[in-house]
Amino acid sequence: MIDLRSDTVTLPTKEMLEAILDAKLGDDVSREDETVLELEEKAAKKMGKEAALLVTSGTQGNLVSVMTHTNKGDEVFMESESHVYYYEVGGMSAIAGVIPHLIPGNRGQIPPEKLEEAIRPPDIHYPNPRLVIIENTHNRAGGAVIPPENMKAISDISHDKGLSVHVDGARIFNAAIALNMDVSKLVEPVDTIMFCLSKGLSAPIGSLVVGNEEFIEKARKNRKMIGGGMRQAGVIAAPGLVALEKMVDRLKEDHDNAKKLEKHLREIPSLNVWPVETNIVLIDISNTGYDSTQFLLELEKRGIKAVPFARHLVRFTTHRHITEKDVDEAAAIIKEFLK
Ligand code: TLP
Repeated sequence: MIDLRSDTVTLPTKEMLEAILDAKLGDDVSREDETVLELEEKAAKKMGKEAALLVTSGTQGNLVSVMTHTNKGDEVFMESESHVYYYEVGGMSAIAGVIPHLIPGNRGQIPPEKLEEAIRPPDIHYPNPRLVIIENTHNRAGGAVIPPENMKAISDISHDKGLSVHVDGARIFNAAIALNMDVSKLVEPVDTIMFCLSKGLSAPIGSLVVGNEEFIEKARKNRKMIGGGMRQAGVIAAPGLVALEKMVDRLKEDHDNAKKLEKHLREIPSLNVWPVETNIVLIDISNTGYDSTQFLLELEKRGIKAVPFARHLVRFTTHRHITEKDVDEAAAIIKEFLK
């Protein structure tokens, strides 16, 4: 099987598993797990912020961040197809009690003038506007990179109006690599970031929330409230440290393979291939006569796994277990199937 469903399928490396055996452990709820403390410190430093908090998943990291930035009934702005709205089980409303305000974007970018328009002046009738969420890279926009200019413009407007800015940076390192830019520079204008260790970086579990000391202290309590206080969490942090130190630079290979897949698929006339910027390739299959479910069933019969993104939209994601040869082979199979 050529498994192009997600970079979440990546397995831990041998070095990560070995790191677990040697990790210094303790009770992290009491801040006694040295490995967790080390990971949190390194994560904060890497992002150029004061502090960090290890959480179980990207979904938990975004939820804890929203809970920490907001009060119940607050209004939170985000791009219409953002993961936090689309795929996080409505947690921000069900648990944090906020109301999402969706702004249609251009390849995942919130147009600054649209945000300016959307944030209304105080009025007895309106919810309190409190937070803006940027997603970088933007998953449903096809792994699109949100450039530093947009991050800055959105942050400036938000801060001017008294709102905070959170980045769903599940794949922030993919963005930094694609931009050939230091990640701390990219996130400089924003207040908080969630990033994942368990996607392209190949760690088995874990994400981090990064921000200033005061925010992280409050977030730690919110994480506890939703059951995310962990004990010997060094078993998660140890492979996480390897992910952070050793797995970032290799993301470029995933991007190169995705670009190669894009090039091959563009040769198939019935496919409409979205521009590829990182490790995600979206194809519009409207002209093939199949819908995504049928198309993916046919692909699976032929040894390829991918995921549906809409009725006629399919996503392929490259990652550490996908080689250049796999990409050539997958494209040849799809070409043959659609002939
Ligand atoms: N995304 C997963 C699925 O949920 C769709 C994937 O395969 O891409 N933010 C972004 C931008 C994400 O893409 C994801 C995961 C998350 C947050 C949530 O992370 P987890 O899965 O760790 O809760």
